[in-house]
Amino acid sequence: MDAYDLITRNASEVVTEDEVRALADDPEGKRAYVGYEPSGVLHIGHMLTANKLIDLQEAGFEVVVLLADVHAYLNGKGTFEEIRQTAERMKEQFIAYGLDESQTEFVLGSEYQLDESYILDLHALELETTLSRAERAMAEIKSGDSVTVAQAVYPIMQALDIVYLDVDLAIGGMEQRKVHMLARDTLPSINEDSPTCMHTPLIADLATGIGKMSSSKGVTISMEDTAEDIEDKVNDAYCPPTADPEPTDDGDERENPVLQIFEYHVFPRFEQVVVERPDEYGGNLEYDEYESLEADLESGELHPLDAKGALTSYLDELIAPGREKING
Ligand code: IYR
Repeated sequence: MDAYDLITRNASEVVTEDEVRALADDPEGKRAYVGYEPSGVLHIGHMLTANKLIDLQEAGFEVVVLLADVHAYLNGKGTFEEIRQTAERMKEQFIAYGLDESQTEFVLGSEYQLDESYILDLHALELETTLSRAERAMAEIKSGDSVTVAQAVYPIMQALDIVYLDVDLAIGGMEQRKVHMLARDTLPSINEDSPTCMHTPLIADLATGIGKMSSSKGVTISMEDTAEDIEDKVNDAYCPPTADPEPTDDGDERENPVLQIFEYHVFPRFEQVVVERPDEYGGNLEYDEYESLEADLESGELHPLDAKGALTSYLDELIAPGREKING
């Protein structure tokens, strides 16, 4: 796989392709980052951007993980003390999951976001940003129903992080895209270039296939799940025999989360996927690429229950090393 393909595999959006091609042509010394609000435990929604960081490390990028403690505070995720403790645990979980500690720079937002120069640059960007634009940028990030003043400052700070962390590429889930578009539009007002961005897909809620997987509601697979937890959750997962399920009666879009996890988590980390089946049911199935597994589920060759059985063991293989490190 060439560098561009590795860097962009499984991305939902690349802004812009030409800019990423230029980075891929000369990755030496280039820096990419993802920011995370420390809250809850690390789950496979977070690990999608973490997988992308692992791809970028492989392509020769320097990788920065921002533990966005001030952002979590502004978004109402707890007291500063609680958030700090969660940040420490989150860092350990990322390392346990496979981010190479010697190649990854972990930064706490509060290390630089309270500096005078940052605050003055923040105010300069606030002058350039309307309240309605900040509110739109937060639509898929904010906690709570209305947008507080703190949450309106949040996306402007996220834009400024790109400058202060001196990164060439900002990574985030698709829910971050409006913040990154705000950054592309406003950073030139403080004499900075528009940043290059890349967005990873969102995995749907495991039980329903609706909306975005999140630890605050619904069902997710976390770094702290036991093998039995994983088995129970995957067995109960929504998995119709299609990659493109019908919307619900209420008009909510649905995805097939079992297929999404195969596509975005399992195939990028394993050369071949084997679905074990007794001989009387046709014997084992072997897949070298996600598309053939999807086709077999759609045609009925692969039964959802067999797909779930295989997903359970691959997910456990991905999560077990981290779980063991954390539990000692
Ligand atoms: N908005 C992110 C957290 C975050 C991301 C980046 I990239 C930052 O520079 C700051 C915060 C979230 O929703 O978790």
